[in-house]
Amino acid sequence: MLTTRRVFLHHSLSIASVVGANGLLGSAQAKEKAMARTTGPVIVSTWPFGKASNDEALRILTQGGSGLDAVEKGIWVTENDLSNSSVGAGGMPNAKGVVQLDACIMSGPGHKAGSVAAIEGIRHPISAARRVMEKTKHVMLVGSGAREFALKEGLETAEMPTEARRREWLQWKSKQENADGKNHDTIALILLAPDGHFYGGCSTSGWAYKLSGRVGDSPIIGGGLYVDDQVGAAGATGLGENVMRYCGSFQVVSFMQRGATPTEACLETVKAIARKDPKGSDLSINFIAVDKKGRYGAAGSAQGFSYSVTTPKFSRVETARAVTAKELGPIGGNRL
Ligand code: SD4
Repeated sequence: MLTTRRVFLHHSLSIASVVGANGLLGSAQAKEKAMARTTGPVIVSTWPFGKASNDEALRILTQGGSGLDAVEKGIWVTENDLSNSSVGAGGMPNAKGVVQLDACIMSGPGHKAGSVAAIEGIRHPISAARRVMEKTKHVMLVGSGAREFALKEGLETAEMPTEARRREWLQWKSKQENADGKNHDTIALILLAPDGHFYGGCSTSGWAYKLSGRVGDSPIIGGGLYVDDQVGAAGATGLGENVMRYCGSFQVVSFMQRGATPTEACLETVKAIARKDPKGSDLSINFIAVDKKGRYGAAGSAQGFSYSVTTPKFSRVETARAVTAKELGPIGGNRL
């Protein structure tokens, strides 16, 4: 566990080494970059279902594909899985019975980003996000504008909700239930490519039976995803309202920049949020991270978060660390 003091000390140290690297210690910086180059690829994604996406991403990288292709086509695997009720066309609809999808993508080189929110009827929102990044001057398109753009780009449409989801929604509606935040299982996929660069993407149908037009953290740069090519990448899953108010993924990368390992950075971010939020530790938030040394990690606000990690040597699901009450200390500092 990294204490605040240690984070601070690491921060000072990393500032010192950056200053050095830009000046006398240029070769040290080059050595670290070379190390990253030989460590990759490392692919990390949220939840056990992310493993199939990771495997596809690794396949693409192994065949010499780009980091962005690996992210996009990797996420396609999950978006194509109609049994997945929280991503893509199989996702759960909003309160009006309409599936509105959120996605974003980031490229470390050039610090580029693209995003779509509340997009309807497009099979691969991650591809729409990539097109926004590559074909427009903008970062984010929403709603009908995002759909029009995707259609103009020739992206595939899909019928949604599926029949099964429509039946569930009708049942939910007849019971006048509340949208209580269940079903939040986004895919966030981040990777360190063999060339030492970072890429990431995120795709979700969001909070089941949410209000029409609700957008979560997943398409928000710095919320559900953040990539800094000098430092690493992070992604989030869980209750977006509790991530986006705190720039969660940005915080994770920021902790890594100050010297924390990926696991420490995820833990520190959950702790920082819980200490401030009126909800205390009852947040339903989880983070994954990878750094330039190829180290990876994850943490959640409660037990039960697992994530997928894939390298050329292995592909497996790991259990994330949950922040303990003891580690948290005083929580909910921003009570009303
Ligand atoms: C959202 N964060 O829309 C997304 C949902 C999610 O794991 O992550 N699910 O709030």
